[in-house]
Amino acid sequence: MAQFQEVEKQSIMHPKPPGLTLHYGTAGLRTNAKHLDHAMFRMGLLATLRSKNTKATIGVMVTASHNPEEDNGLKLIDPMGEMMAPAWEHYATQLANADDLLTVLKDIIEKEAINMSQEANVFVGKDTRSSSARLSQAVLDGVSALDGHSKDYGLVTTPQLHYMVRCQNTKGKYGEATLDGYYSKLCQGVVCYFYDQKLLSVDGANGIGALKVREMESHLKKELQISLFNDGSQGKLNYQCGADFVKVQQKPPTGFKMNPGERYCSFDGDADRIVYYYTDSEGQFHLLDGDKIATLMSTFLKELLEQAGLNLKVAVVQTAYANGSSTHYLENTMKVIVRCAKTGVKHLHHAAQEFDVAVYFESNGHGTVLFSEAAEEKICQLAEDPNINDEKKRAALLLQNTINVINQTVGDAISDMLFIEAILAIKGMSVQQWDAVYADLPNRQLKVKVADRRAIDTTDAERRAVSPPGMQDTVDSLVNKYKQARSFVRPSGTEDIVRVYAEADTQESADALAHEVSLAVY
Ligand code: NG1
Ligand code: ZN
Repeated sequence: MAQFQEVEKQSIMHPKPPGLTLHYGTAGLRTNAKHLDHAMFRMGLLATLRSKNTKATIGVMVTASHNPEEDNGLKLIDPMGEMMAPAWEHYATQLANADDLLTVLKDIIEKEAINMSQEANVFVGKDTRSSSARLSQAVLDGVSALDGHSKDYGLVTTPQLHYMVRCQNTKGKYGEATLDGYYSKLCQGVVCYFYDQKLLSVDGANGIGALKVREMESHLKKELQISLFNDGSQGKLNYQCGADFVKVQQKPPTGFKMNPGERYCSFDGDADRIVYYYTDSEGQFHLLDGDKIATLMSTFLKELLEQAGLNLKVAVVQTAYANGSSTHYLENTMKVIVRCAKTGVKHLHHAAQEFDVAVYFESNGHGTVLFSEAAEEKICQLAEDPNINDEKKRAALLLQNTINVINQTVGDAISDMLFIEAILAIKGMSVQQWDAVYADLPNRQLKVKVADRRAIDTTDAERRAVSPPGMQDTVDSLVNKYKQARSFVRPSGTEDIVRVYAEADTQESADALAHEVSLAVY
């Protein structure tokens, strides 16, 4: 077939380096940018096949998120704007590593019974890395080699590309598949609440998020004052700044002076994560991570649903890394349903789809809110009902605005930031009051290098180890020595290490428990 000849011809320009093995995992493909050209071309081919297979537009985002500037990577986006289906992740790995490209390609076509005369459409976006332009061109080459149509969105955040894909496949029902459409949808719902909002400082991680916040400012009509730092004009992407740095180091971006009491937030390198923070009058640093964000959002939504008299259940989906205090507060004080999912956003997203309204967040600040179709319908119907009282009307309209500001496809730093700012404005709440809702349990995370991390197998959303034999018993007996303690061990999906998590009533206990557990990992 002429298509395969074209693939063969083009693939010579995108040769696979010998001996390199890549893995399409929780974070898509990710490694040093030098080694990725062939993989990008091949993922262009795969996206085209996926588009033919689903008869819908597929997205390809070129980014390595919070990794250093030298790295790059890619994530594929399925028709509703969600991460690519797990069955296809396996194809992605196979294709990226194939020595005989055509055989693997034909194998996928046969297994999935793909009609090669079906039209294909692929949306492509990229972050601000210096390698992103050339790598996204390789993706575009892959799409055209299989006769697919592509649209290059150029520089966009990861969640913006997810949004575009969903808009395109729902024929405008979700919004308009343009950047203007994105900003209008997000801002229209919340801008009216920002009348007395104090300055918010945003750390753009020297990445794409900074560019896009700037682009959005005209839509905010000066109602929300944003001071942008680490905007890419001087510093290096993700270097000593950004959401991952702030969360892991538990301190502000290096070289940045904070004013006590003011509120700050940090994006990661592709703007799908956000964390908030402030310092108190004693100069003590306070982090408001994904758990605090999920608590703020779910509390707000639950209160509104009650005021609106809507019988819709609110759930929060967390991972094992969620601070025990947040889980306790949500279950016992807020009385919302709490679920624990495996690490990795796709698992949280999937678990969240089972509820009317579900807030999902990883502690590191990646998360969003999902509304079921039925829930959206009920909310919209109520908002338009002329026979309801003012309190119900207000609640229904606020819920409707929330649906607009939320990017339901994936965690989105810009959308989350606007929603958080709206909640704080509507409730007249300061960042300190938000922080005081519950106190985090002291905790510690450690990385342990082992011979074979896959020897550790877990169950119960990664909270218990089933192998190697005896390890969980040891962890249990160590946990029993401390008060309010919890600990678990799991192999990382993104690094060649085992992660140990421990929390307890004091920092000393949490540190000691994490240390003891790490010694028990073998
Ligand atoms: P691993 O390496 O599997 O722990 C890390 C993060 C996840 C998620 C993925 C993808 C922690 C403890 N783990 O996964 O939350 O963000 O990377 O980037 O933060
Ligand atoms: Zn990211």
